[in-house]
Amino acid sequence: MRRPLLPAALAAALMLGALGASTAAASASASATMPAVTTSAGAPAVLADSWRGPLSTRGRYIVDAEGNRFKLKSANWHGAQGSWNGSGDINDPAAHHDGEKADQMPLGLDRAPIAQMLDGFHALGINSIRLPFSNEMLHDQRPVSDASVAANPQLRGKTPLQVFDAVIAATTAEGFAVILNNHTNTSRFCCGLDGNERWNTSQSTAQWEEDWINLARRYKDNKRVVGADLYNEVRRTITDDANWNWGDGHDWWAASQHLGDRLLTEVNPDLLVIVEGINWQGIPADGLPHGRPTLEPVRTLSHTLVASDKLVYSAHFYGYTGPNHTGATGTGETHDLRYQELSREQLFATLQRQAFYVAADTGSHFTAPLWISEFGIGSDEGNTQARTWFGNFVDYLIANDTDFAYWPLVGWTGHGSWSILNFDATGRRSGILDGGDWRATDWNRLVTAPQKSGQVAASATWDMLNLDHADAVQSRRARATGDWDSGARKGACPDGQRLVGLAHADGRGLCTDSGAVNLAATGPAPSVVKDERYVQQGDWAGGYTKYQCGPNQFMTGYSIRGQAVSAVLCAQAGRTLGTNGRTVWFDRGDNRPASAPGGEFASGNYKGQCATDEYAAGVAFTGAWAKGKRPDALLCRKL
Ligand SMILES: *[C@@H]1O[C@H](CO)[C@@H](O)[C@H](O)[C@H]1NC(C)=O
Ligand SMILES: *[C@@H]1O[C@H](CO)[C@@H](O)[C@H](O)[C@H]1NC(C)=O
Ligand SMILES: *[C@@H]1O[C@H](CO)[C@@H](O)[C@H](O)[C@H]1NC(C)=O
Ligand SMILES: *[C@@H]1O[C@H](CO)[C@@H](O)[C@H](O)[C@H]1NC(C)=O
Ligand SMILES: *[C@@H]1O[C@H](CO)[C@@H](O)[C@H](O)[C@H]1NC(C)=O
Ligand SMILES: CC(=O)N[C@H]1CO[C@H](CO)[C@@H](O)[C@@H]1O
Repeated sequence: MRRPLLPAALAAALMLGALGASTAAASASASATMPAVTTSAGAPAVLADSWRGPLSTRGRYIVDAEGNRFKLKSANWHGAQGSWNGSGDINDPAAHHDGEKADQMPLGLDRAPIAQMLDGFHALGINSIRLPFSNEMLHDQRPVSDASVAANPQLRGKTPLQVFDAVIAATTAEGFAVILNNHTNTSRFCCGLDGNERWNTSQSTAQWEEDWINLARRYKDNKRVVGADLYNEVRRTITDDANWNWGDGHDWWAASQHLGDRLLTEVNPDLLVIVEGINWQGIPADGLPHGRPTLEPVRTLSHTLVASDKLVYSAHFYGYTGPNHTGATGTGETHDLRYQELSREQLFATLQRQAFYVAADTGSHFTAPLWISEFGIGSDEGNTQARTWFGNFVDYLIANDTDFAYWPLVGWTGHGSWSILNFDATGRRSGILDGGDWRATDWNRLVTAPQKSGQVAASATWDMLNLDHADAVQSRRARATGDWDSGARKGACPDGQRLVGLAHADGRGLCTDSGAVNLAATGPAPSVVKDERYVQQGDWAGGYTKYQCGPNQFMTGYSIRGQAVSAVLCAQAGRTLGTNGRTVWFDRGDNRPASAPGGEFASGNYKGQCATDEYAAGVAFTGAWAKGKRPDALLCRKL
């Protein structure tokens, strides 16, 4: 989605009562039509033989089926999400973004055979494609016009979705990984107040979920369709912000968490679930709060999917936007800095704070791979600050060995100047590597940069449980037992992890496999304990009620009613567990290991946490006056 951004249009709408589009900066670049791309930017000889799907995650890295690093070096092949600008004649290329009419298909099929385009992708050195689509495209039953697939006659008579199928089949057969991205509902070029601001802007959340379920099912057997990028640039509508955990219908944290779990449990356990932060909140006017939360909220509330090794976070960065700047020029512009106006040091600090920290810290609940799934700049960019920004941004991607996806991959020669591979009307290819493009040096540096490769060692996983507004039963095995404490709010760690931390109020929890992977890989379903029957080896919290797991069992979950402890969920370990324990009180303050491994999981509440070589065997509470049966202490025992 680059240009025009929603907030620009929003500002215009709010302040001028019109949907003023922040028109794209000059876009008519005559990128030199050079001979076909010849440079090979380090692509493996045969990409298809170099990796096997599905993909999953280990700490901050994405790995393939063999556990080898698979860095997403991607670009966005746009078009299927729609290119029409929303007014004017839809059949007139001039009414399409950058004058490039895509006919709801990945751009360029009218100009070059798919195979030739894939050759170009190889030459660029990428290994994966982000493939935006619109909901409208999925449902459009009209065959595409012959002219729109002129260079690919095998696609004649197909619907846009059938073309999408064919493109995915060809692209993955060639070895590229494909990530599906729900970009828009209507087939209109994003963004702005285009009816596509939020996942349920004019359709129900249930419909959004159903469409994803169907799409994920459609490509289920193709293990190179590796990920579902759930929604593009969640942003404000005229009247409402999306939020992170308010528990309402605009709660992006909850919606993405819910759909991610459904995709993994109901359709395809192999998919990576890709979640972008919130792209814009607030009214862009000086004096009113507004900004780009990006992934900042993840620091205190991350996602915990039923499979911890499937979550990837993503964020978008463009130089002309800013942490509090919409990207607009003129109408709707505020006096905030753009990314390209920050010094190199300020830029790096901002990037770290807004997104990159998730992949920098390996011992936190928020630790996940980060995929910068959009960034880009024009070959005709004349602004020195903007060019400097691009070089700095590429430096940062390289320094952090970050997964990326350039926007956009394909263009028409002589139209949009941002694309890196262009085709003219006769199918002649030209691109960033063909000489005369100032971006080539940075691009080459990026795709050939030294990177971690080969086997990625498994690292400890940390996950948090959030019971603020709903259950968080993230264990498949616990889910299979049905409603194990009817009427209570329930939390359970993903299978393979154990509970190690609990908040004094509001029910947040912390899970890990640190020090003991797959402690309960096999064995009976977890059991529910709601009494003191297993408190047999000493009174570890005199005067308090103690719910404790049985011998060689560990806490994997809990339930609460209001703030009161209701039950503990206990899993049978696959081995003998230690019985030496200590009582960790947290009724009057935090009580955690010094380095607080796992990160902040219950901001604003007291927390108790066992050490990384311990497990929680029980929880103590009291109904005494003003204590309200809240969790007050954990029994932590050596593993
Ligand atoms: C869309 O393109 C048409 C034709 O070039 C133009 O008249 C119209 O102003 C454009 N609309 C927007 C919103 O950019
Ligand atoms: C989303 O698309 C459907 C049909 O594909 C349409 O009925 C609905 O109005 C669209 N929503 C918006 C916001 O345009
Ligand atoms: C994509 O998002 C739109 C909301 O704009 C939603 O209506 C549609 O159902 C989604 N499609 C899929 C496949 O998720
Ligand atoms: C999206 O969610 C909000 C908040 O619950 C709700 O008001 C709105 O009606 C929903 N949109 C649709 C189309 O259902
Ligand atoms: C800038 O945006 C950030 C992130 O959304 C926000 O926390 C901060 O308050 C904003 N600053 C201003 C001045 O609005
Ligand atoms: C995690 C990580 O490697 N972070 C680095 C990202 O790049 C900046 C700039 O070089 C470094 O300062 C960070 O340490």
